[in-house]
Amino acid sequence: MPLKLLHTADFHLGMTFNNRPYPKDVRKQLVEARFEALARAVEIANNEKCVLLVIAGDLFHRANVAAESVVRAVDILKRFEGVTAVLPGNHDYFEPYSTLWALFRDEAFDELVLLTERKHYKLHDYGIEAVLYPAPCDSKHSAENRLGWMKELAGKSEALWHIGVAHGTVRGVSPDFAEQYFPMEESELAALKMDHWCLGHTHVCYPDLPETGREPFLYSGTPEPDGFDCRHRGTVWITELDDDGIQYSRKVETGQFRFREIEREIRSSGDFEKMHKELAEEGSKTLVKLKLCGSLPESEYRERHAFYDRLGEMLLYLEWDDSELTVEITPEVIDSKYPSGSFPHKFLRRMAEKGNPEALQAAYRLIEGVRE
Ligand SMILES: [Mn+2]
Repeated sequence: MPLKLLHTADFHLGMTFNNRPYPKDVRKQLVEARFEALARAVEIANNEKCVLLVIAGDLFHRANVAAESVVRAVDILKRFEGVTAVLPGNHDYFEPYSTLWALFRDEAFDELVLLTERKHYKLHDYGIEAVLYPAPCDSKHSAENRLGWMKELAGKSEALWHIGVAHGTVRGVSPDFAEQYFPMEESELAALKMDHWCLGHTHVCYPDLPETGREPFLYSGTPEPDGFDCRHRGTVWITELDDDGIQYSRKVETGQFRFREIEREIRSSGDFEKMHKELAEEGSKTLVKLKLCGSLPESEYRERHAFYDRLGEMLLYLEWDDSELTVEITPEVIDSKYPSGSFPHKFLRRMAEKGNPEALQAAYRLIEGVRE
């Protein structure tokens, strides 16, 4: 019988979303969404009849997360009908005096395996012919990964499947310019000859494919988007490992919320309407960061806030930057804005006569920029 598992990571339970001016109710929804994502992962794992749920680090956002969040997470995990293995990540790192992990252990139940030690964990007692090899984080940052103990192993114990579970970056796949997130090399992972690697840390799924066969390693990404740098819909992997070494992984979308950064050039109020229609399909669980450029006739420009209001009502959250959006400059606008004979007046009128609207618009932006 193949081994079927759900691979996930980076729930960041307890994230507070204080990094942006979200209204209180929006913030509350985003905080709750992360617990709901955990519940959904468990539900998917049950529906898919997975026997193993692997959480490859950063289940919690902080090592000192509220006790209430730990209890709540454990209660959700109890609903899983198989075995859950949880690895400490760099946000919820393990150290011997950690209250998070002590509390976690107090709350734990038989089918919950906490991968806090640098040793192998046999799952045979649970009826699963697999061994897990974890690389638990013991600090927020480290220039060294925690794969070392695996390299020193004389041999692997008897099992059908050897599965590595690690949290950190892989060179060339997840950015880590300062090399501070337990960096790993693909060749290092390969040399350890695991049947499968479940990784966590980067919030983007890797490889970026709907399904895949044998891979040197997989990142599940975060199951629930958490900010504007997160362009996907939240994912987990369902992986099947066959007795004959055949592997198959399928990506499942799990996120409720969607963050979108949109840059758009506006030439008429029709462009606003088009955008409104487009985003109407997204609905009330979308958060949008809008950056506008271009120009509008003065009357439409003055009405632009009504558009933002209408858009904001439709979406969960909207912030906009229209500093690059200007009034369409015409001879009438020049006459009304600048005293006749002044430098801007003379200069812009001359530009207008040349019949190059883009140059005129650029000159106007420049002058207005200077005036600010
Ligand atoms: Mn992390």
